[in-house]
Amino acid sequence: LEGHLVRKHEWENTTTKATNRSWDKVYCLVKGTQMSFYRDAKNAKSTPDQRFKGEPPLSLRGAQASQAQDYKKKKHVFRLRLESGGEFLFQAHDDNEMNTWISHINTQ
Ligand code: I3P
Repeated sequence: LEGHLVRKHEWENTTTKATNRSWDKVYCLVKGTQMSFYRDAKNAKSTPDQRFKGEPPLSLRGAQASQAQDYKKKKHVFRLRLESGGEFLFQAHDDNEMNTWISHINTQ
């Protein structure tokens, strides 16, 4: 699964808040148990090793995605909890797209 999402890094791990908590528009690509981020679709296709801000891919092993019911500032937002304790918020275009991401991530 791949597509544009707007991302906010909330937690580095269970105890440390992310230093950069601003929202970034990213192109997301889930391949197997890895989730990678790119500037755009073209980038993801042509240079898959050159990720957004040089970030390594996230491992979706033991990760869980669910709608961020407690986050009221934006709509269609889901939360990704990593096994490491890291947490991200992602805003999709609509609820349908959000649910597609949630179920896809949760079945990896
Ligand atoms: C962050 C930015 C985010 C905001 C976050 C700020 O500042 O305004 O939009 O999250 O709030 O730290 P900056 O762009 O200067 O990094 P929300 O949109 O969720 O409010 P936070 O520190 O409460 O996470």
